[in-house]
Amino acid sequence: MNAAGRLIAYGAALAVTFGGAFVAAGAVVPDRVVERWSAQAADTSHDDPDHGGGADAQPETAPQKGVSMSSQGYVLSEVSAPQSAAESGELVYTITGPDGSPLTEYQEAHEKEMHLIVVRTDGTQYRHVHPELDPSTGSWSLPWQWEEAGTYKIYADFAPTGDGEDTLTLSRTVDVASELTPVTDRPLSAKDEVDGFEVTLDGDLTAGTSNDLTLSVTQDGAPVTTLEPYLGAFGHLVALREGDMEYLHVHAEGEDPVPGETSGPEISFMADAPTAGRYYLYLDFQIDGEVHTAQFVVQAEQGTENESADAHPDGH
Ligand SMILES: [Cu+2]
Repeated sequence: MNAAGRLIAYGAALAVTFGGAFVAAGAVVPDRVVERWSAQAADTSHDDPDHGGGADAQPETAPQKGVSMSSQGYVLSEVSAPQSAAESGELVYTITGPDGSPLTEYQEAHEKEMHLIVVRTDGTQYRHVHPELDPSTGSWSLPWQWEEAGTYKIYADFAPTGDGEDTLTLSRTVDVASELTPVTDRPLSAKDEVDGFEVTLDGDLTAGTSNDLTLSVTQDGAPVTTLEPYLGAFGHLVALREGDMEYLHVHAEGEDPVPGETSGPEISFMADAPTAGRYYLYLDFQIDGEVHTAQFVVQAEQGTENESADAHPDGH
């Protein structure tokens, strides 16, 4: 079962399971892979490691998201992008299918065939964008410019056609040259101010249990009740676990909002954090036709009981 199977619908609200897929996959992710991601997050001047040939590499059965460039025979190509900050150009990549040829047909999910998340490995510089497909070559592209140097994770979130409703999230890292100012020890933050809106996150995270979390949007202290549907939901949440940047992109469950419908100021969701530790959260929401992204840093605390989540990854 993947993370989607664990989601709890909350009316028109958001549901999220932090890293649920990672729990299921934890047993088969080689430690050295996790170490490599951790090392990259800590040291952006790493040398590109070998591509991991050998019998012990690439456990293809793992359903984890965002820690591998391949899954179920689908491979994210090398990502071509400007090599230094402030240089403008294009970001280009291809997905190849199990037969090795470029994938040119996709299922639409949340109004797009491809959701691309780009974030620096310290959790900053987050972007959620939708590139264009050239159906004749399978090449995805969009105009691109990096604002800052660093090591970035690129997550391609898509569903091939005729492959059930499996959404895949493949990832790669890209190094961007220029003067680097890494952000370390980001403080915990349950409040963000973005484009004149204040967004507050209420609720605590305890590892191994389901947690109620509520996001509230206000402007000048007044509740905002004009949240608009964006890509088929009132909010979209991405959660990344600090340390391995395990990825989860979650859209609203339950009834899809109809055009013209509005909501707010609260968005509630359920969150399962598989381990104690820090999680980066990014909430996309739309007001007056503009999309805003609020960012949070949340600490999941160790539960008081003996954790059983790792022993029973799917929670049955
Ligand atoms: Cu998207």
